[in-house]
Amino acid sequence: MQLMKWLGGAAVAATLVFAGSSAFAVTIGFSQVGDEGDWRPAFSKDMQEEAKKEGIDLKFADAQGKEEDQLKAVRAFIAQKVDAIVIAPVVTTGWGQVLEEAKKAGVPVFLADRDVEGDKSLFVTRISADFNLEGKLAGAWLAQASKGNCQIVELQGTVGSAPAIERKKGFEAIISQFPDMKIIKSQSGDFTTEGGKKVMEAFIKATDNLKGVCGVFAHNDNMQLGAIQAMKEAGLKPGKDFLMVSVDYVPAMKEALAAGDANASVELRSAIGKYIYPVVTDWLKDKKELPKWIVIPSDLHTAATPGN
Ligand code: GYE
Repeated sequence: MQLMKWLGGAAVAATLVFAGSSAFAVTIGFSQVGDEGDWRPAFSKDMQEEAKKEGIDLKFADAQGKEEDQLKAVRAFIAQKVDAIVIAPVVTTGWGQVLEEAKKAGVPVFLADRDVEGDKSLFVTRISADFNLEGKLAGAWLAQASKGNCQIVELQGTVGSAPAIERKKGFEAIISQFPDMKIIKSQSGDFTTEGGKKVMEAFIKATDNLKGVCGVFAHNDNMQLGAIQAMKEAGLKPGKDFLMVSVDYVPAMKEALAAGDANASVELRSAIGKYIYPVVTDWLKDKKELPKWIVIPSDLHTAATPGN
């Protein structure tokens, strides 16, 4: 418990207090990843609704999981001379050139949710949760629930995406401190329910019905929900005979927790337009330098601690 409290405290301490109003006429281009799970469409919907509320003219581009489409969308936003561009980048690499183009054209770029690699002077700031901390919270919960003794199978998110990279790193940072905790299988399910189901089916085959496995860590809830289906179809009892921990805390996962099919999920807030837009519009007004990362807090829920 102590460790979880400490980690939760760290998240709260790193959180910025958001103030200011975004009520002035701006056009923002938003390049979104796609709609791979339940969290992403909730985030898109929130960005659209919040823009309406704030009188922001939002140009929304869905990249359907393809970086090429994002690059095209960003170039189109530059050509349209929008006031600012918000990008939720599919993967961390491949952004240097287009960000240079935006800079040259004088169009400021803000990152939302996922991160990019490279020169941080090419964007104003990034507004997102701390994916590494999410991995740590999941690892700490599993360490506690298994008393530090657990063979784990891991369902990774999209290869090369910031949340897949950082959730894995954070999770491993914690479990590496417990000699009897080990990841024995790890594969990407691309953040989708179908992907999670397929990967779990393969794990079940490869390990003689998850023999010796004690826990499943999925980088998001949708993959975990797919894994739960696969386990049930194989006659296994997720949530009872296997400790199930994931990230996002989407409504379907809340139901799975209540039903006892899953055990814990780290909440990733999807209603984050109210954090993102004021940062963008305030910066457009005063151009004051911002920290390169504005952190949105994360916390872990179980059936016993559903929160609000
Ligand atoms: O956890 C997952 C999604 O980028 C942090 O992307 C986000 C992740 C989220 O589709 O469900």
